[in-house]
Amino acid sequence: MTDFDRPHRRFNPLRNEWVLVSPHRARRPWLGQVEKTPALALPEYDPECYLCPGNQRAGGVRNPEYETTFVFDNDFPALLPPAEGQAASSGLLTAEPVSGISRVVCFSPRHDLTLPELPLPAVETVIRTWADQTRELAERENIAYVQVFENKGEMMGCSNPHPHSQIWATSFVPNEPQIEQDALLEYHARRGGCLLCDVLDTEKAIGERIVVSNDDFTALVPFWAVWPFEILVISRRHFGALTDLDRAEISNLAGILKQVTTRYDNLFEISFPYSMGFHQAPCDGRPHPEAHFHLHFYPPLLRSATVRKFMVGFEMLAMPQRDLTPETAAQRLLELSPVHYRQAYK
Ligand code: H2U
Ligand code: ZN
Repeated sequence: MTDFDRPHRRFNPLRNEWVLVSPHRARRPWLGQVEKTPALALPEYDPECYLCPGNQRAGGVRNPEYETTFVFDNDFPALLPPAEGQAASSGLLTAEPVSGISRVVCFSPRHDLTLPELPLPAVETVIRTWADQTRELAERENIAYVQVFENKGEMMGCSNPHPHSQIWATSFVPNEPQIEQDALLEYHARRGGCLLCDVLDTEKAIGERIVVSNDDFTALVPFWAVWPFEILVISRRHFGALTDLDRAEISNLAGILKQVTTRYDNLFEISFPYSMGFHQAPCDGRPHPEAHFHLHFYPPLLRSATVRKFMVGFEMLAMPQRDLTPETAAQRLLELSPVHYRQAYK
């Protein structure tokens, strides 16, 4: 038996890689960088915000007076529509042309309401918007993958506090979803069945890493988590994409999103920074029965609103490492109030 109080490594079957766990180090003193505590209250409307209704964006276009979600083509897109031409590749130095489309999805007209603070029906609308966008973009001939993600907080490089997410649809399957697709395919070929269905069954039987759960989704700190309070949300039903969600699943996914982000905010009583995103089936024209819809939350904070985890040194050069065990992280998130701290103070 592995002694989880001593250094050990854990295997991540979704990436086919290991993570080093050093539980005894969680008690070491911290004399490094201290992050600024982000400002607390935001206005409902900010005349300087390029995402608020009626305001002008950096590119010069004016936003409509939108009332629910608002989607627009990114004014500074990382990807461009397909063009003629070939990339210069020779020998070891390989390049190939890519194309795609980048969009921004504002969650609501409110500058101050993040996912945990939006009413449930508004979160459901956000999910429907992501699904509609996935449907529309996946139908395009040059699109092989639709990545929906949210960068939240200055710490994650998010440029604007107005709650929003991004969608990058690409002519190729990007590295992260490709790594997971390969692992799902390999698992299916070797053992039969679905890796994520089996992970969910295993975690439900053990229970100690589960943070919140409802009829359709389970949020847990994976056994192999790298980020201190990383969360993986797995759907109970085996399906591939946002476009496959039925009405009850949309509602239950909204509930899980609100619960996870509420607990995150409650952890240090701040608006908790993270990058999150859905992994769904590629839309490359081939069937993907192996794909299992899920969602990753990768938050950088470690011990307080001001102490973050850095992926440097051994992690950059060798492998990911964590001090706090996933079980302790799950326990801490589980023990928090399901009511958002700002609501609780009202
Ligand atoms: P972040 O959430 O990661 O900061 O991204 C916001 C996106 O919004 C970013 O990709 C785009 C940026 O290019 N943007 C516009 O499309 N129009 C603007 O007026 C400013 C920012
Ligand atoms: Zn705004």
